[in-house]
Amino acid sequence: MNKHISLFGVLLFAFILASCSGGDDGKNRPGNKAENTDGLIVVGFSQVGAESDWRRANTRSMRETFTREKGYQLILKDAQQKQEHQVAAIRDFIQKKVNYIVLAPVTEQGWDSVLKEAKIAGIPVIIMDRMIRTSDNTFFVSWVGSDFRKEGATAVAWMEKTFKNLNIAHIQGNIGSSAQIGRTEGLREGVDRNPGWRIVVRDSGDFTQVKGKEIMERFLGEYRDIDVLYCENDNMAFGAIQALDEGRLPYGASGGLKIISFDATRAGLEQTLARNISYNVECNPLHGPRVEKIIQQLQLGKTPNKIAYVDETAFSADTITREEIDARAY
Ligand code: GZL
Repeated sequence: MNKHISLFGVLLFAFILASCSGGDDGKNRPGNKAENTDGLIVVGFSQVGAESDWRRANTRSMRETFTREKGYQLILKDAQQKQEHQVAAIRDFIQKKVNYIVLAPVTEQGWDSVLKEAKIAGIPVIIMDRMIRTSDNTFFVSWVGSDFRKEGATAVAWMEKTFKNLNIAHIQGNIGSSAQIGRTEGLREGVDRNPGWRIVVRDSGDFTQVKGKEIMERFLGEYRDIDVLYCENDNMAFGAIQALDEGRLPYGASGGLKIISFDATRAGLEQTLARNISYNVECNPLHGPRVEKIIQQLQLGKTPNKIAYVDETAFSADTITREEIDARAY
């Protein structure tokens, strides 16, 4: 009898020990479902693409944050600005049983079915940068990004201080993206408020420099009496500047067509310091640390804020300084 009790006691003790281990080395973190990851937190990141300086700074921020040294495995997939590539990436992350999915959505619509699959798989989804419209907001745990309508309103407030009557050329970003929707909304509110303002030409440059140049060349062929170019990101503004240079047309804060841009990337601020861009509204891309904070909260079983806007500013050609540019992180 004693022999059986002692063997049972040993087995019971071993079972209790094993069930209490809980990964005291942090290796077996809660919810770590991914396989062959050496105990790392696996983050699947579906990125829009590499279309702009802003986007590249955003990707850099994620890569610099989610390093192996800090206990992460980052799986980054570039969608080349195609939603179907992002949907496929999310499905791949689900197959891989990643711990978290981070989505920088190219457009607002069309995410319900794939995010429902992620929810069924029990994988938390964090939305970064642009927003999504969904029938069920439990499909994502948290969103961090910019208030794009406010960015547009900031640009319009500067325009209202500077101009009474205006012919405006408008180069939009990806149609259907929050950045385009919000910045366009900000301009529309300004036009509604100012009877002397007219949008004389408008088209989308997809946030790229090449397309921005093409659009501006077409605008200049159609309409020469443009006072302001309202350009929804720096890279399209760079393309527009190329078209103006080739057309030998005057532009800049000191005379000629005024250019208003968004992102305030380093290259965009250099153009603002050079007075080629008159006003540049910041759109902060450094979301890596913000997304990490959300994941750390989830790891601890805490509930992050559902919506988190980042603080942003703007720069005028008349006041920007070299020191300001040199002090910036991107
Ligand atoms: C804004 C971001 C936009 C940038 C563009 O948060 O989504 O996409 O303004 C980028 O430069 O392509």
